[in-house]
Amino acid sequence: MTVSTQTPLVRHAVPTTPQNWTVDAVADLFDIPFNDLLYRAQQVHRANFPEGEIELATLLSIKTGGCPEDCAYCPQAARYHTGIEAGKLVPLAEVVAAAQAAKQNGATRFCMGAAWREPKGRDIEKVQAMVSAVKSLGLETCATLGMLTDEQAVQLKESGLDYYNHNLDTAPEYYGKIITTRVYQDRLDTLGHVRRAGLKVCCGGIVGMGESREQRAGLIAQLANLDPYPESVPINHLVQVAGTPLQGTEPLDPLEFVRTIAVARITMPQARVRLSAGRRELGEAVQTLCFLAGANSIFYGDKLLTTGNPEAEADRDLLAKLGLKTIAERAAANCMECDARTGS
Ligand code: SAM
Ligand code: DTB
Ligand code: SF4
Repeated sequence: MTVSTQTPLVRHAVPTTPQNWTVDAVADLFDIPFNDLLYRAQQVHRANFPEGEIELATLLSIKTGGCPEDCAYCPQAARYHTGIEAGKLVPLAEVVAAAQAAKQNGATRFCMGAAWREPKGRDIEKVQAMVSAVKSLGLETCATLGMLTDEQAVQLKESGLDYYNHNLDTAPEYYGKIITTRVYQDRLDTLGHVRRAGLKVCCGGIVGMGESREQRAGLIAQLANLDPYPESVPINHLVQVAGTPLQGTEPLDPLEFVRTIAVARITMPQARVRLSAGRRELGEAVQTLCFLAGANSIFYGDKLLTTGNPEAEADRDLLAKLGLKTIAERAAANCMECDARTGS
């Protein structure tokens, strides 16, 4: 089979020139009339992703619950009574089986998440084995394990890790309202270690935590001004979980979530903007607006880490209804076109 020489479908390069978005400039984008904002976001999206393919990333919780941190949104924090039992690191064979199933179902990226503040040395060795095994299946690998040292980031890179997910979660000035067991600079430090190790960065946040529009703009400005900005930007809609301090927060207007996606697309034109947690609650119509606003990645599979996600079949139906192709489908179609051209 001849390999397609067309533009690569899985984009990795983001511009190396630092951006300098002020919070005011980002807030001005949020203020644009809705249709104009979506039009502008769609123009940026088409210019950067002409094939419009959607990435399917499957999540697996490799170590659930019992986390010592106090993130007010998180069902896995040991101190909140959310009914999540603390588990052990899952065996390698289980991770491999889940990754195989994800690939079979059409995912191209596999993300392993652990409810740790930071991994210990022996944890890293076990995760390295998982990363190598998942990578050898031909999947892109991602892990989210909490804070990393420089050395741990290098170890993960050496085992075949492609992306490290570490979210800034909210604006610097709102962070202390959500988490007190670490500071914003801790997050930025880990992101620096991840970059220096040559890993690609997956970094985003959560909206709907009671923050103001200006604070949403503040989060996006922080992300867009990372040098370079992240290759992947997960935008999570808060999943309110009983027992967490954020349960009962005034729900965000769904159109404000769509605006956040549009602003992320405009400020980080070449990033994969992932429509992340909270899709079940958003429903098909709002998700469709998010795709129009430039989202081009979803978490795919019936479960996120501990909470629900739309059924994989429902997602396939929605994408088919919208005529949106996944990365795997696009790659297969391009291969066939290429074969037809070369007669192989
Ligand atoms: N412990 C590691 C950390 O905090 O970086 C990795 C796992 S943690 C669960 C990964 C991310 O999940 C968080 O940064 C947050 O953005 C997201 N998350 C957790 N609970 C959520 C919720 N209830 N709703 C939306 N996103 C959530
Ligand atoms: C991200 O930004 N969102 C994912 C992933 N990175 C690890 C996690 C969402 C978790 C939602 C709550 C749960 O299922 O526990
Ligand atoms: Fe722990 Fe991560 Fe949950 Fe915070 S978000 S409580 S660090 S698992």
